[in-house]
Amino acid sequence: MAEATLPPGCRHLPGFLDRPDQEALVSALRLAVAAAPFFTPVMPRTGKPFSVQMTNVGSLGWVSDVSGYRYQPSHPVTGGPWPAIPAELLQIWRTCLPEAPEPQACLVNLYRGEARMGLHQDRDEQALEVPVVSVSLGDSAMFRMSAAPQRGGPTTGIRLESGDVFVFGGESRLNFHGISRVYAETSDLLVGGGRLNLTLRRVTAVAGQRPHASGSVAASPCSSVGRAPDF
Ligand code: MD3
Ligand code: FE
Repeated sequence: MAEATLPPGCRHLPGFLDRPDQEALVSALRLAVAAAPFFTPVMPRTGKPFSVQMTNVGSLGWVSDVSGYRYQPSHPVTGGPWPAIPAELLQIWRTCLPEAPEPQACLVNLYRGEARMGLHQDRDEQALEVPVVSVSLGDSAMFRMSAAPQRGGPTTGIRLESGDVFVFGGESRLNFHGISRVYAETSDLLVGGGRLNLTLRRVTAVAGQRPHASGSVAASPCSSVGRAPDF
């Protein structure tokens, strides 16, 4: 598993956050999750549950239920608004992308036990010209990404560790990617172990940019809120 060349448009910033920065971010996220608890999304059509638990911060949040994937302004179970993006997270976005418009959504993924995420594309955003910024906290994970926006091609594996930041833009923005495994007990950052991944996104079209084709929008009730997991 050579630390091969990353696809163009990717930047891996290992150790971007030091331990105190990581702890401050986790504290801010605990407050957010108290207001917007993790829920278990289900796959469109089949209703198969994800192994990852999710919540969001920001004016919009990404959800998945039997009717499809979409961004929406409210929590699918509580119906309340998503909490604001914590200042510590906004700061990371601004440092990485000083020219970009503000992020509107931050999807928070919690990996516990055998949770993983299959290869997929992120294309529910209209602003595909704006990169996605990912922050890893807690246990290390194997991240896999295709070299091109097609399924089935070769993938590169990159181990992501607590405090790493990854920026996905340009030609890699539509590449297939996923988390093939999480290495249990490789970090003591989170109470109860596991891994948190935060992905900051611009969702709606940016003035002056040509819009990209967007996915469908639908409304329907969603999955359940699990017992609030402490982290
Ligand atoms: C490449 N999350 O939330 S972060 C996701 O670690 C997601 O939880 C994984 O894939 C995780 O959608 C991987 C890395 C990532 C995030 C968004 C991307 C890579 C990306 C968007 C486009 C290309
Ligand atoms: Fe993704």
